[in-house]
Amino acid sequence: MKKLLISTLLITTCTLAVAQDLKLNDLEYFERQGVNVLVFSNSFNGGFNDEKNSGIEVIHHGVRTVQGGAVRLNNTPEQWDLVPMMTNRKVDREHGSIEVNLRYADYDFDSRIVVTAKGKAVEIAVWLDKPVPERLAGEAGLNIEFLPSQYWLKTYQMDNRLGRFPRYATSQTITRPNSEKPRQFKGFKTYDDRGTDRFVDPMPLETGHSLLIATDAPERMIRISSDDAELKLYDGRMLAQNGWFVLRSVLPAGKTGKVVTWTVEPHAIPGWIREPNIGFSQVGYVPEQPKVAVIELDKNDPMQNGTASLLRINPDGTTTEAFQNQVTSWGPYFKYNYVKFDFSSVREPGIYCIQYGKTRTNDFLIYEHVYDKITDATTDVWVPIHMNHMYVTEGYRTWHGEPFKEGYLQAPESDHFDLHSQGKTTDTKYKPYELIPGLNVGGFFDAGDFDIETGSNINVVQNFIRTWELFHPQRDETFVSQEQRYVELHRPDGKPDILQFIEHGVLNLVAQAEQIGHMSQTLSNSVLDNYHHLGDAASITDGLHYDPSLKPYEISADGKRSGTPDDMWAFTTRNPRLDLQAAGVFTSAARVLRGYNDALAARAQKQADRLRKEATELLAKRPRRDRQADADNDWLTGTGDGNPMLAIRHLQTMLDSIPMKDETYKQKLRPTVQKYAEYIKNFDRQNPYGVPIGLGNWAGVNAVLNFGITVNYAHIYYPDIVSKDEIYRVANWLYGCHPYHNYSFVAVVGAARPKQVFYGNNRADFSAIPGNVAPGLLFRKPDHFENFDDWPFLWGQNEGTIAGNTQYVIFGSSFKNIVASK
Ligand SMILES: [Ca+2]
Ligand SMILES: [Ca+2]
Ligand SMILES: [Ca+2]
Repeated sequence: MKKLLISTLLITTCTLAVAQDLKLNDLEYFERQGVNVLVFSNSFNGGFNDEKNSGIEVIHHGVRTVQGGAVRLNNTPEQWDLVPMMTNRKVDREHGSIEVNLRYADYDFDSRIVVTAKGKAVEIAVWLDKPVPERLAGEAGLNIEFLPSQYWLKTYQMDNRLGRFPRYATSQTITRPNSEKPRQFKGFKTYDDRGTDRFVDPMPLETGHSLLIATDAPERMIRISSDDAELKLYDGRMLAQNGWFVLRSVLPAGKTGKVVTWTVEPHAIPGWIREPNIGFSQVGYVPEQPKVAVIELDKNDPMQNGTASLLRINPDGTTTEAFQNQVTSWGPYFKYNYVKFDFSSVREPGIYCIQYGKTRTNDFLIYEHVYDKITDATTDVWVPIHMNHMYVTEGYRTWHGEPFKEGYLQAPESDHFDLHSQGKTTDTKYKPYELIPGLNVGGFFDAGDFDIETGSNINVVQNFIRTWELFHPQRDETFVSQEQRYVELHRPDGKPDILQFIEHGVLNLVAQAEQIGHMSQTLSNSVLDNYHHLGDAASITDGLHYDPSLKPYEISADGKRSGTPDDMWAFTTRNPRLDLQAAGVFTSAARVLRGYNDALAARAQKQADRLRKEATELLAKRPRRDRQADADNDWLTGTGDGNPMLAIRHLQTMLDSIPMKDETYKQKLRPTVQKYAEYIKNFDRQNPYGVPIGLGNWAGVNAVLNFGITVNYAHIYYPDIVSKDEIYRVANWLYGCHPYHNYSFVAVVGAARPKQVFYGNNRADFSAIPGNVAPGLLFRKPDHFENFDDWPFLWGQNEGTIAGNTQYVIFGSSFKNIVASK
């Protein structure tokens, strides 16, 4: 990312910018060249509490380095600490200010924050109509947070004292009685206090009234001062690896009116213009394919209509210009302008790079075989590492031991921190907390967490079955022994890996059906303090059965039970739709596994028949409106009303069934595929990249992959309607032709510049598990796309999921197959 930050082209014609003040713009944020100050353009309303994406935020020379500006109840808030609800937001154009009302319903505590532009700075003031509730006195404060990876090792000055932001969290902490800790989300606890009844509270790195940070890095420099409150600087990583540096002022007790006032001045580099981001495929291009780079330009960049060059790197290391052309303008898309450089005419294999103005990209290949290995890292490394209930090793390294040896307990009635719940009844023969035998087998970790999401695991098996049935990949790079519960990467065992992955997924799903009687929602953590686990999956629980008759942390004399309530739970509220989905996948799995593992195939078939019958009966008893989703399915079987938009939505399912149907079915589908071809072209007008770009709180890679898979299949079955040129859209996007930066979203895939960090279970190591696919470009309102590559902890942009990554396997397998076919 650094490449994009350091650009400091001083343009003499931009002298006006030097004197620029912060102005409230039409998009309701404060702006001057190089600085955007957002005030609750994004509020704390995501699914997972404090997502480090909200409140007062600063986008500083193109990077969102400051967020979390709000009244908070902790020195260094964690993800599950309470967040304020924004009850009102008022923009006052006349006075250049934005006011938000914040409420903590748990404490009946209301406050107002008013942010006003004052020259090159903003004033942030907290107003109270009623004093801070007694329970929160000394705890409630005005906080703002700084991105560690952009500030560590940079200097700061508090009053007259100098310091440097630490590279790693090593400051001091104290412990305090739990009774003093503000309530966490739904009453959960993020920490295991080991029986001390005390929580850890970080001490400040510095305290004073005036803080100047990063004078050694003009693009990060900020000055913050307060006359009426003491500023305290903390390191949030002391409590949680995903914490940020926090600056805070505690709100005074017993006071009303304007209680805390800060002046915040982010430095702007005079005349700053963001370096062009030249988007292209880091994996490279095959000679015959369309080759169009999309160049993202600062609106103040004078190079809006230049000439780009394709440079060829010669065998002697020199470069020559292979092609040159005027770029074509696409126009504005959110905050930047876009131009395109089409070098499709260059077909000669070789090593190339692109130059536009002073910006030159890293090199890439034009070569017939560039896409041959795009799925290998995912199938050989990422997927086997996510196999649950196995010991997984690679070379000298053990990725994890065998997790959850004590099995899974029946969940009691409960809410949950990962969006699940267990209803009043268990819908099983088990009593709450009773061991459900046989569930600790097979299955895949959900994502950066370690639970078995049943729906996602069904998707995984479906994805592998689709890949197997269409392409029969024989690749064997993984040793899998269910008997030894042992997996070794890069050790062939004579069995196709995909079949072993299908078997591993089915083993858990069938065990659920057999032991529980129907499908669970999830097999997940029972306590929050081991849900956020980072490290060896085998150490999440102690491997001993929980025995409430023992004292906490006590182990029974026979060494088999413990008093630590860390066992995982099975959430068993029955959902007949999920059962139907499972029945579907069991039927296909039985088909695939017959001849490979006949016993498992028979078990899958038996459960398929039983679940389908029971679920159908259960659904028939439900009220009419509850059955709406089934109407969609009717369309597929030709009994519905034939809504064409619905047909496009279901096109993939219909394409998937072509091999099982006759020619009439294929002919009947043609008009829908024709509509789909128009829909594909439509994306060229919607955005410069020609793929569906999601604006949700979780970036859109799943939608992009779905789109890519459907385009690929549509081309396979209807090459006269969907041409081969269309299949490259999603590959371009994934491998580097996208906003913000031009790195490949697939870990280690992309010859010269894949992303470096992903949100996986290894995120605290600032690394990536090979083959992981990032959600990608996260949209922050009102106009900012981002994908951090130095900070792995934002799941919405960097977390790979088991369903998404196996979707990538289908995309990549079908894509490779089409590219290779002549
Ligand atoms: Ca999960
Ligand atoms: Ca194998
Ligand atoms: Ca245990």
